[in-house]
Amino acid sequence: MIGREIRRDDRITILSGAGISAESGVPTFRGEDGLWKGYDATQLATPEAFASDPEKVLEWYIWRRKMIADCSPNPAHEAIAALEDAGYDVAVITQNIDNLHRRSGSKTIVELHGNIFKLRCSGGCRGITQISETTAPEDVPRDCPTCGRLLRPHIVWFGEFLDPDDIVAAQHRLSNTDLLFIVGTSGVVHPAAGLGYIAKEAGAYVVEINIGYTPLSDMADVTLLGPAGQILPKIFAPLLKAQ
Ligand code: BV8
Repeated sequence: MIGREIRRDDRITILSGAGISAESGVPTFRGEDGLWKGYDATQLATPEAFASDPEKVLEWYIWRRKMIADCSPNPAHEAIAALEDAGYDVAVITQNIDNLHRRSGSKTIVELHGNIFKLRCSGGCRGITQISETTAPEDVPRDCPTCGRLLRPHIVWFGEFLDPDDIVAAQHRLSNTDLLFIVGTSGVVHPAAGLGYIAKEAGAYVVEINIGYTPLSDMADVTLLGPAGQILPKIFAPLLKAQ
C-alpha cells in the first residue's frame, strides 16, 4: 500500500496537521469550516489580537475547548497509538493543539504549537496551568497564581517562536527516522511545514496522507489520497494483526 514493507525495527515518525483530526469533527484551519464567528482563525491566533482584545481571544479558546472536548480521537489517532503500544518505535510530531493524539494513547509526542488544555501567564511567569476536556468554561482559571496577570493559552500564535526544545526534539527525531508519515497538513505553516524535509534528506521513506495534493507532495515518495481515518488503519492493520 505504501510502496515499501514496514519493518519491525523501523523508526516511524508521524508528522500530523489539522487534517488528522478532521474526522473527529475538529475544524481545520483552512477548510471551509475554518472560520469562527466570521473571524479568520489566523487573525485571532496572534499576540496582537490578544493584546488588543484579550476577552475576544480567550472567548475563542473557550469556544474551541468546548468544541474539541466533544470530539474524540478517530481511527487514525488510534492506529498510531496502537502501533506504539505494540512495541513499534513510533513518535508523533504534531502541529495540532487538540490533545487528541494524547487522548488516543500515544506517548511519544512533540506538540509543536502547544496544547489548548494548557495555560501560562501572559506576563511571562514560569509554570503551566493544566486543565482538561472536563474543565467547565467557568472553572478555567483566568489569573496567574504568581502575578495575577491574565493566563493565556500555552500555544504558539502566528508571529511567535516555537519552543526551541520542541524544535530540537523534532529535528533530532526526523534526522533519525526510517519511515515518515505526513498526515493531514496543508504544508503552509512554517517552520513545521519544512520539518519533513529533514527526514527526507536523512534518507527516510516519506508517505503523505491527505485528501488532496499539497506543496509537500513532490517531496513524498508516495501520496495516498483519502481520509486519514480510513487509510492509516489499513496500513497498520497487518502489523497489529501479526502481534
Ligand atoms: C514562527 C496554534 C518565527 C494556534 C498554529 C516562513 C515562510 C512563510 C511564512 C512564515 C515563515 N516563517 C514564519 C512564517 C509566518 C507563519 C506562517 O507560517 N504563516 C503561514 C500562514 C504562511 N509562521 C509563524 O508565525 C510561526 N512562527 O515562524 O516564528 C517568526 C516570528 C516572527 C516573524 C517571522 C518568523 C508560528 C506558526 C504557528 C501558528 N500556530 N496553531 C491555534 O491553533 O490557535 S498553526 C495552525 O495551522 C494549527 O496548528 C494548524 O495545525 C496549523 C497548520 O495548518 P495544518 O495543520 O496544515 O491545517 P490546515 O487546515 O492548513 O490543513 C489541513 C490539511 O488536512 C489540508 O491539507 C487538508 O487537505 C487535509 N485534510 C482535511 N481532512 C483530512 C485531511 N487529510 C487527511 N484526512 C482528512 N480527513
